[in-house]
Amino acid sequence: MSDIAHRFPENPLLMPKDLQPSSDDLQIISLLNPGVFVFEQKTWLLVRVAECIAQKEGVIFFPLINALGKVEIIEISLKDPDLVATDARIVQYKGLDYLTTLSHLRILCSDDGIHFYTPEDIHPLTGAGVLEKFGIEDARVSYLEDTYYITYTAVSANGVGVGLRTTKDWKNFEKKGMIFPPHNKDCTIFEEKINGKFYALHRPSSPQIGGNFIWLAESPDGIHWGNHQFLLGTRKDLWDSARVGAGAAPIKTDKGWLEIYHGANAEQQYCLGAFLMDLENPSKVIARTLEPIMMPQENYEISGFFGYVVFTNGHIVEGDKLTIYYGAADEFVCGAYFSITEILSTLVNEL
Ligand code: MAN
Repeated sequence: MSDIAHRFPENPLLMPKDLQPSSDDLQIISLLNPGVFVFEQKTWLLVRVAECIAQKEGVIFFPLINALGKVEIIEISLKDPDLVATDARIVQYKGLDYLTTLSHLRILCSDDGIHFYTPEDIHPLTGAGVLEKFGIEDARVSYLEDTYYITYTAVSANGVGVGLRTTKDWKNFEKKGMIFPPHNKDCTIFEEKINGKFYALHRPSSPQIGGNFIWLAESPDGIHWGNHQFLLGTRKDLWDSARVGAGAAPIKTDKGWLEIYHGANAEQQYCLGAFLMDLENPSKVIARTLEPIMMPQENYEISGFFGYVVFTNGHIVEGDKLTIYYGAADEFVCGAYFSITEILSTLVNEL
């Protein structure tokens, strides 16, 4: 049994009914994949809230943000021959892709890391502009030199890329635009410069030649990225055979930069693993886990909006204790502890 996660007994910590939809006509379909940060001695989550309007028999609705910045609902008959609806998350209509839900990021806060509430003077982050018309998702928060860097998935009919916003106080945000163009997601910025440069992990997709692999990039300012290098690929016949993507910011340890990542197989079952990068030269991967360190096993991980998924993009490090917050079955927000020493002990040199 390779699952070494200690799940919170309080799981799920958050489910769709726990939050208010962003308007009366919308309903929350799922809460998932939170970015995590510490601010004013509290634990905060940047939760992805996926919404749609109540579904009616015989039709499918999909929401998007229109040119006026307002949520607009498209309605298509299920009998329409131009509709392909086989995945709970995406539909195709007249050859174009749409998401079945529209996501924004809700900022929640907690004193104990278990019970979360919405502070009064803090507002959600929503998609803005043509490149975020289908919403924003799966934020990673990195804290570097007094600034929080929020990297997130920006979705529109033009593709799926990585957006960046920065803040110092969670009230005023600077939009830095798209830092990695489509198709790219799962981007996290290292929380320390290395040899004077910013570093980030990101996940471009090259389906015909290559695959869904983790890459490394560097930057003089955290906004303009270059010197892209391939870092970590998928592994045939293993749990991470179809896609891999970085979780939250790499954790600095004596042995190297430790990264928790997600991997999925051809059946779209998502598990977590880890790999280690050289401290001075993160383009060198030193070791990797062979088996997952966490795999879906609880009911709330196996059945939900999209079952058999554990997916993390946010954590807190306190000495040896790593608390991850994760999306379960693409519907619930959960928590689990790991020992960093124990994760390191499961790494092997075979990549
Ligand atoms: C995948 C899933 C969805 C997500 C889209 C766009 O299909 O991760 O949940 O909405 O990509 O990022």
